[in-house]
Amino acid sequence: MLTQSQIDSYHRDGYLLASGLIPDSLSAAAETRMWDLMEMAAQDSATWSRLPDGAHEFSESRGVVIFNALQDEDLMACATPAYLAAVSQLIGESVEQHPPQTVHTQNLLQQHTEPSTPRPHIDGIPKEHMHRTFPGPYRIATLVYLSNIEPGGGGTAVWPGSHRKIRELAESDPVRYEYLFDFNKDIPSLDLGDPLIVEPRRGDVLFFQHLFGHNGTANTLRRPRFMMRYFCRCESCFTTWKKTEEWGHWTP
Ligand SMILES: O=C(O)CCC(=O)C(=O)O
Ligand SMILES: [Fe+2]
Repeated sequence: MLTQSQIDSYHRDGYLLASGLIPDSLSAAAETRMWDLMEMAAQDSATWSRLPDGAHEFSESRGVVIFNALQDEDLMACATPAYLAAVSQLIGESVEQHPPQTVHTQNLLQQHTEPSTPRPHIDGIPKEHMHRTFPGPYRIATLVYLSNIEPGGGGTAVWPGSHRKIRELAESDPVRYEYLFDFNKDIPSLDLGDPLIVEPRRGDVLFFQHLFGHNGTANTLRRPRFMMRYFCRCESCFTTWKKTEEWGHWTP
């Protein structure tokens, strides 16, 4: 599904933004479903700033609307055979027998903030999890976008090659950096170079590795940004990165 040069760039840069794994008809249907869940009308911008009653969580500081464990067919259909094949190629192990089971959203509402320089984080921060830096909470993370993202509309900041420098720092002091919670505090002090802000199209997928520096950016536009990650509740995923009472991140 992916070319050798895409696979090589994932290993070299720590991330890969891929198009074409989710056919347009499927991502369009998923976007439509997301508008419904958000209790918004795509054609009526007056509905776009309201926090949906059905949202499971809302983070005011990031403007992020979270739904957990959605099982809607139109959303799950985005975990296509091509998507699963791509994940398998990137981790070098078949995941077809272990597909994701539900969806977790990170939809961004408009924020009235001044543009600011993004700062990198690595995943696995929340203190309650106390994730160990090694092996970490996952091998690969995938973000599936259901919006066409314009500049200023909540693209994702990525630091190409950051996984190597971050790993070097972690390995330089395994005791001090045993836990991601402590380690994350020192990440911004590293010189990781300038970030790229990726502005995916609907149906694009961003893959990145454990210890890859990235972050969300504020959505300063009216149109909400839709993005989802996957959940699973098998024994292995649930113990690797528990997110709710019943669900963990899909961590193939
Ligand atoms: O919202 C984004 O663009 C990135 C969110 C993020 O950091 C994550 O899902 O790990
Ligand atoms: Fe993250």
